[in-house]
Amino acid sequence: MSKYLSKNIFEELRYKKTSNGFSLEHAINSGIENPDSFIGIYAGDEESYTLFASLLDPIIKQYHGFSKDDKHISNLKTDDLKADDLDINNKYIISTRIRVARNLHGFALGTIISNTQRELVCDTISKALSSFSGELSGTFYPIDGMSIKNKKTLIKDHFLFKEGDRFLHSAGLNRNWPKSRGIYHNDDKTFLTWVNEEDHLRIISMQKGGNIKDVFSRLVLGIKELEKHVEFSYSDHLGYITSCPTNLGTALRASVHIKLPNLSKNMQLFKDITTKHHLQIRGMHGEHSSSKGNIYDISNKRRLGVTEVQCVQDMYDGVLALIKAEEDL
Ligand code: ADP
Ligand code: CIR
Repeated sequence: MSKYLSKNIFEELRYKKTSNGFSLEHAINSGIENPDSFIGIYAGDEESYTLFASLLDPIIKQYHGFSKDDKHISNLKTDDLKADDLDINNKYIISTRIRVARNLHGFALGTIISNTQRELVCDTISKALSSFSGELSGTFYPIDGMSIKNKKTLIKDHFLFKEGDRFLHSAGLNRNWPKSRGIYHNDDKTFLTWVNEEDHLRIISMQKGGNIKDVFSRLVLGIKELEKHVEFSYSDHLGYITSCPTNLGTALRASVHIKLPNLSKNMQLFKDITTKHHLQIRGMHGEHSSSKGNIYDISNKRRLGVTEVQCVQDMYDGVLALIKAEEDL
């Protein structure tokens, strides 16, 4: 954000507001209050991406390699994914997770949504989820009223979002916390949905080990089921509309938690492989956390201008290359 917010762009955008009242000040506050931000800018609605395009387009271009004339294409056909179990002997991969972000059409994004509208989003989603059956059948747990112990365990075990994230806080996403926030999951905690965190929804499929195809198939099942009940915000140009521009397009992050003791002593090689395969390295407790015990969160970096299948394929191909390099070392 600081790289592209020139004085001229600032002058052009400073008094603009979307029809939901989202301003430049809203958009850049997180980056201003957190200079260690990775990109430091958020949106308040679909209109933000056109009204503030002179600032957002170059950021989107740098992150996703996607230009303003490009078109986003979706592909959720699980059969198109060329992937076996990544780690049949369970030597490197601890778990696999794929999530997509979604927002409901017709509502402002979490950065500026009103308390009443946030409550309506929560009610709409929890009602839709309550009709799920079979493997996806589960329970919705509101954060408000959840015991501290339960919350801590869910966060420690990587199922629930952390509380009080300073980047989200500055973006307006923690307003009226913890009201209308919650988590839905099945008994095995292999299918989960976060409600009203950074986006209205985060739909998540995860399990132990490296069977990416199983994880992807379950996620697609969940997405299709939800689509029977609600309409998601989608644009032909930017794909699924999200609060953070890094999530636009597929809004998909496919990750493994993986142990790479040798590669972690050869960070240059590690980074060369991840860059080549469009991967991002995170710590084991998610974004902005550091790695512990040589365990890393490795995920696809690009999400826009590539299909869902390609995002998962990026992760699969890159992790395969990392495992090969680890074995060679
Ligand atoms: P998001 O993926 O939703 O953008 P984070 O990076 O904060 O956000 O991750 C959310 C949570 O999911 C964190 O607790 C993180 O450790 C957990 N997580 C991510 N990938 C995996 C994985 N492959 N296995 C288990 N937990 C994971
Ligand atoms: C930041 O700028 O660091 C936060 N607002 C989060 C950015 C999203 N991160 C990512 O890598 N996809």
